[in-house]
Amino acid sequence: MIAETIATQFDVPGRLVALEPIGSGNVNDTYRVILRTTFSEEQYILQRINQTVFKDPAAVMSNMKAVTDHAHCRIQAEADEADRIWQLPRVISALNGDDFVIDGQGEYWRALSLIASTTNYEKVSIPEHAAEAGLVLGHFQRIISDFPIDGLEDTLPGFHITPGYLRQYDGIVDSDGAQQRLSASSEARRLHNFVTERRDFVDVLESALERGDLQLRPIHGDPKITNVMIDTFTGKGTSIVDLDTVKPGLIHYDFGDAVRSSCNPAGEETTDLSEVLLDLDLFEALVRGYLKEATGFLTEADKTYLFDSIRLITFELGLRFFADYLAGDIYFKTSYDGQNLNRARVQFSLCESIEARGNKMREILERHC
Ligand code: GN1
Ligand code: MG
Repeated sequence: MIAETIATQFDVPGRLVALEPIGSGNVNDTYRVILRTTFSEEQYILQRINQTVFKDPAAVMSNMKAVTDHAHCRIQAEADEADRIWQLPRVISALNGDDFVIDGQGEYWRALSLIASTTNYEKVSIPEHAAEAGLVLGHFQRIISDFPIDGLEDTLPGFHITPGYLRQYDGIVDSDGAQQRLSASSEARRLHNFVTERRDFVDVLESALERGDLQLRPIHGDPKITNVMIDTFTGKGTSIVDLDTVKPGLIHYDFGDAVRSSCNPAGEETTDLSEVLLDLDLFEALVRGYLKEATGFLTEADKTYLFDSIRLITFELGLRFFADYLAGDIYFKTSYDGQNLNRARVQFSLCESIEARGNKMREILERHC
């Protein structure tokens, strides 16, 4: 297996004893690698970067290196005052000194330090967990908030620009494959109508950016709950992982993404839509956790768009899943037919729940902001 020959090409001592696929990422392939020496065991994370998604893996790695170096310095500087040990993965060099290894097929592989003795979850059921998810995101955004965005490359052009996803969707819908899928499924036609009814809303954040109400800042890009590592012993959040999408963006994309993934107790993959909802207790806990870290860098204008960001990013992810279903599953990995359609149904149901609970969510935001 190719991963095994790659696994020994990084600067980690020991002989390879195990390599196992881990995680549930929709894009990259991830493995845990275990090596042993006479007196120690070393573990690290090995990943193959998906080049269908990330066209310039070297740029992904240089962003990751720059941002983690910056964040590690901040974590160290604040360590004495912190209520916990904060962690963030470190890029492990290849034996030749590069930040990645390229295999014979041109695939890019990277090694990252493992955040040990932590657990990550597919969904949230208790407010304490949602609060930690909010806090971990706020902490990460805060410690990178002074990193200059000019030093970051755009590793995924168009990422989280909802009007752009809608334009792509319109192009896909006209294709023969999409027309066949739409005529074969009344559920797909229902989702198409769902999109049509919300077209006017898709530029809410981008127009605020154009008007100058909001500014670009360094963001995580993918703070979904599976990327939040919880200390197995203390129950506290200790790290955010999956730093591929760190790039200039709106912090609202992150906030919206954290809420949509942490406040729906059914998770992203449920097939029972009746379980999907925006849980207000989880939401309030997440907001409180987030604001503990974020209050210092949020402007009044930032606060105005927090609710819209939740509705928008939930809608956007549903649109991305649905477009991928109609395009024949070319972006998100699937393990069964129709999985991307189902994922879209879940996000659109969640979007409806957010719309129905909008007043209560706004009240919660106003009470805490
Ligand atoms: C993808 O691969 P993963 O699971 O980290 C996607 C995110 C989505 C997420 C939904 C680069 O992330 O934007 O929110 O799936 N990442 C990319 O589960 O498109
Ligand atoms: Mg990701």
